[in-house]
Amino acid sequence: VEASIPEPQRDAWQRNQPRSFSDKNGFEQEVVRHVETTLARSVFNCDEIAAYSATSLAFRDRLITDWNKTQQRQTYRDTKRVYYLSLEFLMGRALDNAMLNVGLKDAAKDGLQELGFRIEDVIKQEHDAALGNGGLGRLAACFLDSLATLNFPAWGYGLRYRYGIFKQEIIDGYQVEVPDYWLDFNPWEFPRHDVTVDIQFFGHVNKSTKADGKTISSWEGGEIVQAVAYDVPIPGYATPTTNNLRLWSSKASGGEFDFQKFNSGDYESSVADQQRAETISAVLYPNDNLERGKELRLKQQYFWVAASLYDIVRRFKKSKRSWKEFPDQIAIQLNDTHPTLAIVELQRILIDVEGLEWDVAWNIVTNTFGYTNHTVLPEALEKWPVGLVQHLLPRHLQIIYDINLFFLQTVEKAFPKDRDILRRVSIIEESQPKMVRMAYLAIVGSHKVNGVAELHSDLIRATIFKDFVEIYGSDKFTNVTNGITPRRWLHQANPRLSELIATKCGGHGFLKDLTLLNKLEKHAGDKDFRREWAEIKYANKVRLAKHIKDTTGVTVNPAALFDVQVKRIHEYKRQQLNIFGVIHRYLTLKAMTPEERKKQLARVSIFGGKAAPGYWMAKQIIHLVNSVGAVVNNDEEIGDLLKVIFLEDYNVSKAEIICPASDISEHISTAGTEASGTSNMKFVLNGGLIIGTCDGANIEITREVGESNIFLFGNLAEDVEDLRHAHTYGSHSIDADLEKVFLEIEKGTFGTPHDFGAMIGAVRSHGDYYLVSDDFHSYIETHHLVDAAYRNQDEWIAKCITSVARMGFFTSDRCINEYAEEIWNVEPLVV
Ligand code: Z16
Repeated sequence: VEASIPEPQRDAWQRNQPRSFSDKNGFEQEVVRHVETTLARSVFNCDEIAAYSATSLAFRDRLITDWNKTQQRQTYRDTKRVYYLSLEFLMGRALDNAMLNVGLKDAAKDGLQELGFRIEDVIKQEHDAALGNGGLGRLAACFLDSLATLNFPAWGYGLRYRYGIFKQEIIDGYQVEVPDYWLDFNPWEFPRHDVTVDIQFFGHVNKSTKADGKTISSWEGGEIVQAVAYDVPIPGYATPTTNNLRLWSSKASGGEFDFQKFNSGDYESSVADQQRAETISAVLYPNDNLERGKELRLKQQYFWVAASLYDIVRRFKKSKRSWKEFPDQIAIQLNDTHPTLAIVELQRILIDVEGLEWDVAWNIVTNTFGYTNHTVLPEALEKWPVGLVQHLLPRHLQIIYDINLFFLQTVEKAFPKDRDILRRVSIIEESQPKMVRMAYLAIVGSHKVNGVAELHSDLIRATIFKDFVEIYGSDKFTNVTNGITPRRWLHQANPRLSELIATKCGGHGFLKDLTLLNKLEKHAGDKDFRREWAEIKYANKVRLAKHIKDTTGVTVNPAALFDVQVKRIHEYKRQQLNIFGVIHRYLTLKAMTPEERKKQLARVSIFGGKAAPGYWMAKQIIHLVNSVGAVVNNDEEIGDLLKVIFLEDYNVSKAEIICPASDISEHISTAGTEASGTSNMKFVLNGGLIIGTCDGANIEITREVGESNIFLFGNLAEDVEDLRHAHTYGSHSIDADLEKVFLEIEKGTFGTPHDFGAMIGAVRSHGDYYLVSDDFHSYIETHHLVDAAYRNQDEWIAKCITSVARMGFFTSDRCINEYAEEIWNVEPLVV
C-alpha cells in the first residue's frame, strides 16, 4: 500500500518538523516533558529509573530525526548497501553512547545535576542489551558503530531474543544461571508491527512441468510463523548518520490466537501454538565456540535468515532494477556460518519464486555473499544432520544437494587425479548420520572468505580450508584483523584518559582517526605527562577496587599490581593455567620468611567470565578460582600481597569499568586456538600491558607496540601438534612446579580435592590437550619479568604510553574500511 503523503500536503509537514534540543536548557525541557507526560510521573515521584527513562527518551527523540534522514537519504540515493547478518549483537548500554555520539553528554550532565541527579547514577539504571556470548557478538556491535561513524549505508540483521545471555551469580563458589529478561522497558527499540514476514517450516516440495518443458519446484504445506521487525537506531560518532539494526521477533501467524481453534473452545492448544511460535526468538544459545546441533537453533537460523532476505529482496525490488544488478546494490556479510542458509534461501527465491535460471541465480548469489570464519576449533564448526534439514526445510536440502553436485563436478574436472578430494570437500559429509558442513557451504556460496587475524587466516588456509584454497586459488581467502571501537572502549570507558590524550593529540580527532594516537609517542618520557597518566590509572583502579568491595566484600589495595583475565571461561583460553600460576605464587609466598615477603610486590588476580551452562569443566575452573580466593584472601600472613577475585556476571558494562583499571591482562590461549581475541586490544588501548601467547591478534599487537612492550611466553602454534602427539604416544612428564601445585590441591588446601580431580586429570592423565604443563614454566618466568618491570614505575608508564601511541591499527574503523574495499565494494554516503 502506498502510504506517502501527496506533494501538496508536504509543506505542512515541512513546517512542522520536530525540533531537537541542542543544549542544557533544551535537554531539561525534554526530560521534564517526558517525566510528566510520557511517563505520567512528577517532581514528587521521580526516581533514578524515571530519570533514566526520560533522559533516554529525550536522546532517542534526537536520534530518530537523524535516523529518518539517514534512511530517506539512503533510499533516495539507492547506492550499494551492506547487510551484516549476525545471530549475536552484544551491544551493552545505549544511553552513554548516544550522548557522546551526538556531543551532548556535558549538557546532559549539567542538566541532570540541576534536576537533582548524578549522570553516572542515571546511566547505571540501563540494563545491558546482551544479545551475544562474547567476542563474536561484541565484534558485530563494534562494526555497527564503525559503519555508522564512517557513514556507510549499512543495516544489521539479528534476532530479538526475549532472554539475552544469562546473568551469572556466584553461590558458594559455583556459577548459578539466572534468566536475563531485559525487555521490560527498552526505549531503544521500535516495533514495526507493519513490517512482518511469514516464515515457512516443514511441508513438502511439489514439482511441476511448465509448457516449455522446464520443471518448477515449489515448497508447500507445513506451518507458518510470523516474523515482526524491531528497529534499533545506531548513531555514528560526530556524524548525523544513524543506521538501523533490525531484530526479528517471532509470533504465531494470524494474530494473537488462532481464532478458529479459540472460538471452537480449544483455548489451550491455540495458546500452545502461540507459545511454540514465540519460542523461536525466546532465548540466545549460551555457547561460545561450541555448536550442539539443536533443532530449535536451526529454526532460529532459518527464521532470521528468511525474514532478513525477504526484507532485502523486497527493498531491492522497489528499485525496479534488473536481477543482475543485485550484487552491485547489495553486499551481505555472514558473521560465522550461523546465517549460511541465506545462501540457499536466496538461490531458492531466485529460481523458484522469481524464475531465474540456476546459473544466472548462482552467479548473483556468490557475488553477493562474504563469509567470516571465527574459529578453527572442530567442536565449534557447524554441521547439521541431513535428516533434520530434510524435515524442517525440504526444498533447501534439495538445493544444497544441487549446489554440491555442481561444485563437485567442477572439482572433479579440475582434479581428475585426486581420488580422495571429492570426499574431503563435499558439502555433505558421508558419515552416519550424514551431515551438512555449513562452513563448506558458506565457502562455496561466497566470493570472499576471511579470517579475523593474520595467524588465524593463515591457519584456515593451511588446515581446515586447505583443499578450497587449491580449488579456488588463494585470492578468495583473505584476512581482516579484528578491531574495536575507540568511542566506547576509550572515550566512554575511560573519559579521563581520553581527555589527557586529547591534550597531546590536538583534540579528540583521534577518535575518528586512531592513527593520530602516534602523537603521544614523543611524550612517553615526559615526567608530568607520565604522572598524570599514572594518576588516571590509579583512579580507575580505585573505582574497580570499590566495585570489588561492593560485590565481593574483599578489600584490595589499588597500589597493588592488578592482573586481569576476563573472557568466556574455556579450556582453550586457559584460565586453569592462570589459577595454577596463582597457587604457585601463593606457595612461593608461604615458603618465604617474613623479611623476604616484605620485599615482594603486591598483586590482585582478577578473574571474570561466564561458563556455558552445560560446560562442566569450565564450571569447575570457576569453582577452583573461588576456592583459592577463599583461602588466600583470608590468610593473614599474606595480607595484601595476594588477593584472588572472581567478578560476578562479566558483561559489556562491567568491561567498561575493568579494562581501564588493569596493569596487566592475560591472553594466554594455547597457540593456534584463539582466532583473534579483542579484549587484548581493549586493555592495551586503556594503558595496560599484556601477558600473552603467540596467538590471534596478540601477534599483531606485538608487531605494532614492539616486543619490549608485551610479555610473550609459551609454545608456538607450529609446535602444538607435535607436542600433543608426544603427550599421547611418548612419555608425558609434568612440570615439577605444576606438580607441586597439584599436590597442594590434592592435600585439600583449597577444599575438597575431589572437586578438582578432573582439572588435574586433564593435564596429568588425559594428554594435556591445551598444553598447560608445557607452557607452565615459561608462564611463571614471564610473570617474574612482569613483577620486575612493574617495580620500575617510570619505565612501566613509558611502556604503556608508547603502546597506546601504537594502537591505531586496532580500531574497528580500519576493519570496516578493509571490508568495504576488499569484500563489499561499497562507498560511504554522507547525509
Ligand atoms: C565467538 O565469540 C568467537 C568465535 C566463534 O566461533 C564463536 C563465538 Cl560465539 C570469537 C573468537 O573466539 C575470538 O577469538 C574472536 O576474537 C571473536 O570471535 C571475534 O572474531
